[in-house]
Formats: sequence, structure tokens, C-alpha cells
Amino acid sequence: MPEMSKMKKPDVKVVLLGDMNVGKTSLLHRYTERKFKDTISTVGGAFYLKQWGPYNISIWDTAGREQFHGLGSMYCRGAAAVILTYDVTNWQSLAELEERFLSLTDTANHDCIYAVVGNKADLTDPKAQLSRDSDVAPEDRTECEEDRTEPEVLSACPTPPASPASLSGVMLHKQVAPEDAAAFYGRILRYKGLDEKSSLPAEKMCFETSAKTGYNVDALFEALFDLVLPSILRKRNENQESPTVDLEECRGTSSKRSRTSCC
Ligand SMILES: Nc1nc2c(ncn2[C@@H]2O[C@H](COP(=O)(O)OP(=O)(O)OP(=O)(O)O)[C@@H](O)[C@H]2O)c(=O)[nH]1
Ligand SMILES: [Mg+2]
Repeated sequence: MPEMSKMKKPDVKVVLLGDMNVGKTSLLHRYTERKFKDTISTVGGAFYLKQWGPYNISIWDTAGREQFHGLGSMYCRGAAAVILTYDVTNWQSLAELEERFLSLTDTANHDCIYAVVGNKADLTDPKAQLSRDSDVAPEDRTECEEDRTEPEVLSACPTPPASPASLSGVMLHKQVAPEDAAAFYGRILRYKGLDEKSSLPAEKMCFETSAKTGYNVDALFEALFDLVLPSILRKRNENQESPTVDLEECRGTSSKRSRTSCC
């Protein structure tokens, strides 16, 4: 984890939430490092600071394991966007979002934006096996191209433990349909007491991604960053509008305060 004291202050916070093994860390690696690499189950949480134009966005990766559940609401405190992540091959991972994770977002900003993201789409959807990243790292691009054209070469590639099906070219059954994700998004809005008509629509806020191939990963993060811009600008305005401190006056006030507080 980078050392906060040496870093610029984040303007806004985006949090990845979801059950263990859905691919939260892999999504963050894919976006920030342009790579799909081996992961170990996250302990606690970690963040990455993304420079987005003149703004600094902290992206928080959280642990999905039950034992770290209590930390989730702490990580969501003050979040401008939450990415509720599930695995398209695992129905239970969507159910868990509703049962265990949604309530953790109670500490997020009142105008927090919610994205519902079905990861591992490469396992169920041939189009997600093709990378959509314009700037996938060259070593990864070779791997993706091999995926598509030379399946026999793949046995020589390192096999991520949770994705043998995609490597063998066999598609898995998709357990969560886009309509299920959209229905869940509708329930998030109701849980938050938001009016569906004046909120961002499900078609804009539900994504299917593949951290493995990069499919839709940039689109997800960039759409969210665009949507949190108003939050950033408002926060910056609030900071600018806060009155400058007159030290003399301040001294006067503090001495007055100390007098009043003195018995
Ligand atoms: N096929 C495929 N496998 C993936 C994808 N994303 C992640 N995986 C695999 O799924 C497993 C879990 O990925 P992680 O990124 O560690 O999952 P996580 O959600 O961070 O899990 P926790 O840290 O325990 O909460 C790993 O074996 C990954 O290689 C994906 O898009 N496609
Ligand atoms: Mg993780």
C-alpha cells in the first residue's frame, strides 16, 4: 500500500465490493497495471491512487472473505462510487451482494453512484474473450491473441486457477443474466430510497467485464470517473468557498473560547 503522507490528497473515493474470488483485485490490476496476474485473496483492503486529468481518485480494493466483513463499511465511508462485483458464473455471488454487501454502503456519500459488475465474462461469452483494451500491455496482448487463435499453445501459458474453462475454449453456463443484474440495480435504488426515473439507468450502470482479457474494464472505470466528476468539483468548490482563516481573529476567538470554557 502506498504511503498516504507522501501522496496527494485524493479528491474522491471509489470502492470495489463483492464476495471473495469474484475478481475485484484482478479488475484493479487489469485497469491499473494493464495485466492479468496471479492474485492472493485480499487481506483487509488496499488502495490505488489514480491520476484522472487534474484529479486524484483513490480506488479501494476490499477483501471479500467473511472474516473481513466488518471492515467493509469503514472502507465505504465517504465513497463517491461503489462497484458491486459478482462472478457471472456464480449466482450466489450476486445474492451475496444483496445479502451481505449492500448494507455496507450505508456509510457512502448520499449521492454515491452504484455500478453492478459481472466479472469473468470471458468464461461465458465469446465476445468477452477478445480484449477491448486499446492499450493492453504487449505481453498480455500476445496471451489474448494466443487464446483466440492457437489454443494448443495455451497449455504452455500460466493457468489462473479459477479459469481453466476459458483456457480450454469451453464456455461455462452463465448463471447471472444481465436482467438479473439490472433487477438488482433497481433494488439498490429502492434500498437507497432513490427514484428510478431520476437516477442513472441500469443499462448505464450494469457492466459485464473480464479482468482476464480486459473486456469492458476501461469502459467501467472511465464511465465511473466521468460520473463522479461533479462530486469532485463540488468538493473542490466547497473547499475554496470555506473562509480563509484570520490568525489574529482566530487568536481572539480561541482566547475568548478558553475564557468561556473556563469556570
Ligand atoms: N477467467 C477469469 N478468471 C478471473 C477473472 N478475474 C479473476 N479471475 C480469477 O479469479 C480468482 C479470484 O480473483 P481475485 O481478483 O483474487 O478475486 P477477489 O475478488 O479479489 O477475491 P478476494 O480478495 O478474496 O475478495 C483468481 O484465480 C483469478 O485469476 C476473469 O475476469 N476471468
Ligand atoms: Mg482480492
